[in-house]
Amino acid sequence: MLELYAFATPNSVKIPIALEELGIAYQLKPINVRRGEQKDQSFLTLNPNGKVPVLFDPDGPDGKPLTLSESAAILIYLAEKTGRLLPVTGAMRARVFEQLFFHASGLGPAFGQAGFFKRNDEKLPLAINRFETEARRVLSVLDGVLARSFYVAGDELTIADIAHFGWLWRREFAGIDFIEAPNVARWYEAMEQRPAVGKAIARLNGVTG
Ligand SMILES: N[C@@H](CCC(=O)N[C@@H](CS)C(=O)NCC(=O)O)C(=O)O
Repeated sequence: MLELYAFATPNSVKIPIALEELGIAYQLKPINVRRGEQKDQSFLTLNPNGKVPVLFDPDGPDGKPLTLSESAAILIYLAEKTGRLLPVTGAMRARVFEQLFFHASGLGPAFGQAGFFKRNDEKLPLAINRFETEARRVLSVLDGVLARSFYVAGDELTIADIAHFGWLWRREFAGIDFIEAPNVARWYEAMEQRPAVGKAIARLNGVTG
């Protein structure tokens, strides 16, 4: 069975959502990032970068075990393993990668830094303003994307929606709301109502909350 090392965090939640959507059985292995378990030597052998999530597939490519970090890479791996949630060719596949990279290099880091500087004991106005402005800006970019299509890469759910859901689920950490992003709000509600999303969040909160 697949093993998922995770905590109730924005990047972790993407993977149980994908696994539930794909109907793949998995065992959750909680890594408590509040206690710093992601920096334990035993975990660093799985991911030298010391961050969750990490997926272990005992039956990986060529029948060999595979340990994989980076949530976007794990999402692509699962989509390619099952042939679902990622079109094999065409413009929509290109859009999925566009959104995955936009999430990993744009929205995710902006939300993460906005939350970090907002909550830091030392208040640095320049940093707080810089990252909150950037988080709101990328959210408005996503809102424009969702004004044109129901899901972020087109008319169907893909791994790009699951990627974006992670940080939008934890938007309060970044001090962000959907008041000026009505299309994101509509999409988020639709995502939240998917049985797989509810099940994944409940499972993750159940072991790590
Ligand atoms: N680019 C990585 C980021 C992973 C990441 O930042 N994970 C956070 C939780 S959401 C973490 O483990 N933080 C603890 C730390 O950085 O020490 C991914 O997408 O998987």
